[in-house]
Amino acid sequence: MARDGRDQGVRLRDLDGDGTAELLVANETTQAVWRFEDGQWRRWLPMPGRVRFVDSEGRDAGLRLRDLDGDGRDDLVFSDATRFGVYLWRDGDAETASGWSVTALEGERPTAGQADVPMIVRAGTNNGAWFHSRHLWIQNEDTARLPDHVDRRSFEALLGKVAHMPPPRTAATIAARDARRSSMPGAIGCQ
Ligand SMILES: [Ca+2]
Ligand SMILES: [Ca+2]
Repeated sequence: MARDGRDQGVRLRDLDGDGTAELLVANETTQAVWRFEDGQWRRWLPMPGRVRFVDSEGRDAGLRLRDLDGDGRDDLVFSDATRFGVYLWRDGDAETASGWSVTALEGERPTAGQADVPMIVRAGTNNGAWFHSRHLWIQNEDTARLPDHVDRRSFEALLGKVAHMPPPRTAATIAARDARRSSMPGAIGCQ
């Protein structure tokens, strides 16, 4: 995951909810997902939009994994000083997985007032970005003049043209939804 103390842009995450983590690599040279099958790692999916966890120096490049549309699967939010993209996961099985096949928002700066994703990183460091209450929040010296001194985008805004399209319901997404409900405090069967 790190070499000589430098982050290589490798992450482990269970993307399809089968209980086994996949291996995500997103750096200057490689953007892809590997899946552990039959005792070995096999290349499974590409990652869209030239997204990166780290830049060539191993610094934060502005990629975040968040479930924006509530289907229980992590979507990609990427944003740096020059470009941005929001890509939604769509389920499948090991053979037909489509990965982050839906582009909700994508562009380059300047955006001339069009929908964008605020800069998550600037020059390799976090630009004061965090997620909370279904919003992306940005707070730094540039946002001091804004109301409440923060910039923000709702998940609906980040979902762009697909904001009002519910994700397709598959057996996997229904199971994920039921699992989320049963783990919520106060759910039936929970103490
Ligand atoms: Ca998995
Ligand atoms: Ca999702």
